[in-house]
Amino acid sequence: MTPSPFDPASAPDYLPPAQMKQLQLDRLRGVVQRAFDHVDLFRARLGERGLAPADIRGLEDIAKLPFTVKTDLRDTYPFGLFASPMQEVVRLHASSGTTGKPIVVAYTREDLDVWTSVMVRSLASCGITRGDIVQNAYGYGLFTGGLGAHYGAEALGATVIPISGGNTERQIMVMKDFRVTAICCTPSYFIHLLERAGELGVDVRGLPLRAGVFGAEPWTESMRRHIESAGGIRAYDIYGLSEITGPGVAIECCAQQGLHLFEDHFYPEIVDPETGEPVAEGCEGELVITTLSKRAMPMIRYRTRDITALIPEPCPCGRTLRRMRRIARRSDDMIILRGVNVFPSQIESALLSVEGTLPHYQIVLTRDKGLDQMEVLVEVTREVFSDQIGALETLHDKLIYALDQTLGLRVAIRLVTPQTILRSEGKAQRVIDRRNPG
Ligand code: DLL
Repeated sequence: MTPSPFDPASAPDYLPPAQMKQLQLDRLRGVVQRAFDHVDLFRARLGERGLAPADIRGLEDIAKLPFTVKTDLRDTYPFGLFASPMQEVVRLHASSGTTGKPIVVAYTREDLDVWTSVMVRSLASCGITRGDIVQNAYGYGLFTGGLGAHYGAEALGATVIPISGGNTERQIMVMKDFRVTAICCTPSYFIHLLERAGELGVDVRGLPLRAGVFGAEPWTESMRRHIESAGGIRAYDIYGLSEITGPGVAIECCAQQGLHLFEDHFYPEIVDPETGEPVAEGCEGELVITTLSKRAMPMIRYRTRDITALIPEPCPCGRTLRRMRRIARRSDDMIILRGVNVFPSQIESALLSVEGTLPHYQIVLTRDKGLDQMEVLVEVTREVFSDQIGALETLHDKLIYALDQTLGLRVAIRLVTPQTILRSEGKAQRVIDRRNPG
């Protein structure tokens, strides 16, 4: 058999840190030069600072470089940040945002190979091998989840089922009949799948499924515990974003203690989201990523808005790649309610700590006489609903108490029957904002 160029064992996951730093510096110099030569916006910004690519002499010099932000992609829509001519661009993806136009990202053949290689390393890191049958239920299309996981799993040598998102009953049939051992999808969609399977009389715990590669949206440790026990699987957190490449920027290993960043391709920094200044080692802040090998669309110091911290300690798995804590929130998903900062992830943890609730919830924001109001809709099990009214009231009080303990705030709760909250095939919509901006 010819050796695969994507052999997971050949990956520099175990490089001594000094060698990794040298590799990063060499690549950083290359990517800065490339962006300077081909991207007008970057060249102009370096010029404003009186900088030239030759000023990058050490890795610490990265802090001199200007940030790139999401609006830069919008302002240069669609192709303004491309560093390769269209003849060399072999794929485009796009990510829709809350405002009108999507952002567009580009890949050369080499970029796709790097993406595939980090996805191979990702899947290998959570114990998936060529012996696995992988149901890929991330959406195929402009979203990077589907094709990213697809090519990674295929290059690893696993058997890929490119089922894409949706059609839940067919997903369950395939999972059972094709003896699927690993699934890739958003954590919220997997919970929906588990639930539907239960309704159809299929106990997923009795199937060969043993691993899930879940990402594209924030989820909590409580959610992981729920998924692992209800599904009888190990649930791994995978992180990525279109601007950087797609899934495969970071992933957990079997130790499940933080996500290893593929830092030979994606250089991480953590900065204070307000000031942009680096935080002290191990402290929480906004993740900033520089793509070290991207050709079609290099991203220099991209502000992800995702909040995390780097974990300085070595990982028990032996990989030397640095780890980051799971991304529980974004710097822009904070809700300020009566002066208190509230994050959806805090609400999720509090809700899941109370027995009788289902992991389906939605936060509805409204504005009444100038004051922001929040109501949390929580689905509760049929048993609780069919019980006497007393059970509902007790649960309601327990939830109010749990949220009060977590947030330091009394929040309105509405208990709803199963299936009331709309399910998503992809990213769940946790917050419905009905506040009138005017
Ligand atoms: O969601 C890429 C992806 C696909 C990642 C499949 C993992 C699995 P975008 O649509 O551009 O790309 O959205 C990127 O989603 O900035 C985070 O805010 C969020 N996100 C992605 N993965 C995680 C995760 C894909 N594991 C945005 N935990 C990112 C928390 C995540 N948030």
